[in-house]
Amino acid sequence: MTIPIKQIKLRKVEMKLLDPFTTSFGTFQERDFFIVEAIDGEGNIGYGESVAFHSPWYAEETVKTNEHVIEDFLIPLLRDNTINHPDDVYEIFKPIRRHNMAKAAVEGAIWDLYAKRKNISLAEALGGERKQIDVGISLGIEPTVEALLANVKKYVEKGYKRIKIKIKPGFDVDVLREVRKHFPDTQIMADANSAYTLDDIEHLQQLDDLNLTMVEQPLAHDDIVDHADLQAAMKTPICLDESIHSLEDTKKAIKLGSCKIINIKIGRVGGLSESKRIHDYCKEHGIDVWCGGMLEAGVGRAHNIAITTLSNFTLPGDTAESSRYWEKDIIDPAVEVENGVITVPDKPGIGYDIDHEALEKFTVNVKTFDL
Ligand code: OSB
Ligand code: MG
Repeated sequence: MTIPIKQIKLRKVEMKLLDPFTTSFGTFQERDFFIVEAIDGEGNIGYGESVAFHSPWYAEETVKTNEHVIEDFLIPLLRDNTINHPDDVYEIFKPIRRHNMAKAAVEGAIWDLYAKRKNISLAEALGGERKQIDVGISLGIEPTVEALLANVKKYVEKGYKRIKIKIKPGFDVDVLREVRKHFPDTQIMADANSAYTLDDIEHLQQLDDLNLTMVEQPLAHDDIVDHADLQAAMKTPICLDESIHSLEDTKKAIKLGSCKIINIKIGRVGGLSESKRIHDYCKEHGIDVWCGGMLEAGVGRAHNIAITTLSNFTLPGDTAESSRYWEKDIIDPAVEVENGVITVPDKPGIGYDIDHEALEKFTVNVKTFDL
C-alpha cells in the first residue's frame, strides 16, 4: 500500500533553552530548527524535527543546509518516487550524499504519517517492545565544579538513571573525581565531543579509576582508528557518537574494536530505518546502544522515545524531560520523567499532540510544497 503524501510543510521554528548548554566545542542557547509536516489529504499529518544546529560545530550540517537540501533535493525526490513503506525513504534519498539530519527530518515525518494511517504508535511501527524507558541526563560544562555538583545533585534527586558530564581539557579528570566522591553509587559517564587526541592517552587512562559507565567520543569526530588504540589501552568502555553515520560505519567500528557502546542519534545516521538497522546489528554483535540527544523540542523528543523502545537500547539515553530544556514545549502533554522513567505513549504515531498555539508562537515562517 502506498503512502499518498500530498503535501510537505517546512516550518522554521526558533526557541530558546532555559539555560545555556556548554560542550567542549561551544555554548548553545538559541535553538532554531524545522518541523516537517507530511500531509496525506485524508486528515493525517506526520511530524518530523530537524536536529542540525545553527553552526556546524557538532557536525557539518546546519539549519540552513537542512533547508537547502530538503527544499532543493529531498522534496523533488519524493515527487519522483512512490513510497510503499517508510523504509523506502532511505533508499530514495540515497543519491544525495550525507546530509543525514535533513533526510532524517523528512523520513521521521513520513514514519509518523505511516503509523497514524495504520492507527498504531510509532514505537509499535518500529518494532519496539518497552512500555517504559529509562533515561539519563546530559549536563553541560559549568564555570565551577560547585555549579556542576549542584546540577548533578538536582538530577540525581529527581531520579535520573545516569548522569552524563561534558568534559574538555582542563575540566575533566579532577572534576569527575570530585563528582564521583560525592556520588559514589550513581551511574556516571563523560562526553568529550572529540576534545582529545592519542597524545592524551595517559591522561585519559586516569578515568579508569572512576568507575564510569563509559566515555563518549574522546577523539576526533571523523576517527575510528585511533579510538581502537585508545579502547585497547583503557578499561572504561568507549562509546562512539560523532564518528558513526551509518550501519557501514558501525560495522567498521565494531570490526576494529573502536568502541563497546554506540550512541544512536536518529538525525546523525539519516533516520529511523537506519537507526533500527544499526540497533539490530549491534544486538547481534553484543554492543549496547542508547539514544543520544540533540537538544530537541517535543517532536524530536517523541521520535527518540519511540526508537528507545527497541530491545537493545539497554542503557539510559539522553532524552530528559521537556522542562529541562524549555519553558513551554511544542507538544501536549510535554515529556515528563518520573523517577528516571518515561512512560511511552500508546496513541497513534509519535503519541503526543502538537500544541498548535505554542508551535505557532515559535514559528517564524512556513513553506508549503505540493507533491
Ligand atoms: O554530544 O550528545 C552530544 C548536545 C549538543 C550537541 C551534542 C551533544 C549534546 C548533548 C545533549 O549531550 C543531549 C540532550 O540533552 O539533548
Ligand atoms: Mg555526544
